[in-house]
Amino acid sequence: MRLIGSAFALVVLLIGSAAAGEVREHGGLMVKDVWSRATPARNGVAYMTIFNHGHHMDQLVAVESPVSKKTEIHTHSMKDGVMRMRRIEAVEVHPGEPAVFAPGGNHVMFMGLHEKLVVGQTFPVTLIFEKAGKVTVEVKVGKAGSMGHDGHKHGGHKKMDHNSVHNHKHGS
Ligand SMILES: [Cu+2]
Repeated sequence: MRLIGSAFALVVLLIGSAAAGEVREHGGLMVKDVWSRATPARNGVAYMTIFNHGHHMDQLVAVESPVSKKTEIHTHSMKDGVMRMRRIEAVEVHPGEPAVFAPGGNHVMFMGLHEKLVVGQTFPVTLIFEKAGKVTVEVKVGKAGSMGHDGHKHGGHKKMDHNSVHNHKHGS
């Protein structure tokens, strides 16, 4: 990871100003609508939208959270007519082209949750960008099966994933 001096200064300035809400602006990157779903299971997911208001492509290269043993960037892809999720190394965030993490597509995966996720809870996730560095956001936990950060409910997680094929983007 390379950090130019001015970018580093910006990182330091912004670390002290974490918004309590869902929006973080950081080195030209803005992270919005960060949400998760309640689950009694061992694994959890989180979704969000990342905007790039800068002039250069950046990419999300890693994710970290204290809630689980492992935290990974995942996507869904169709293989032999079955929707599967798999780990991906990075997600590019281009200027003017928001990177959307949504049900059926890219997501942050929490593997081996230390405790179940409950509705109304918030927890931190640190997004690590190649250029902008670390951005920590608060994830809001919605109802089990919800399809958006506003908490609309449309059935269970697994069923939903299979119905959301249209969200799938072909990766590299
Ligand atoms: Cu996953």
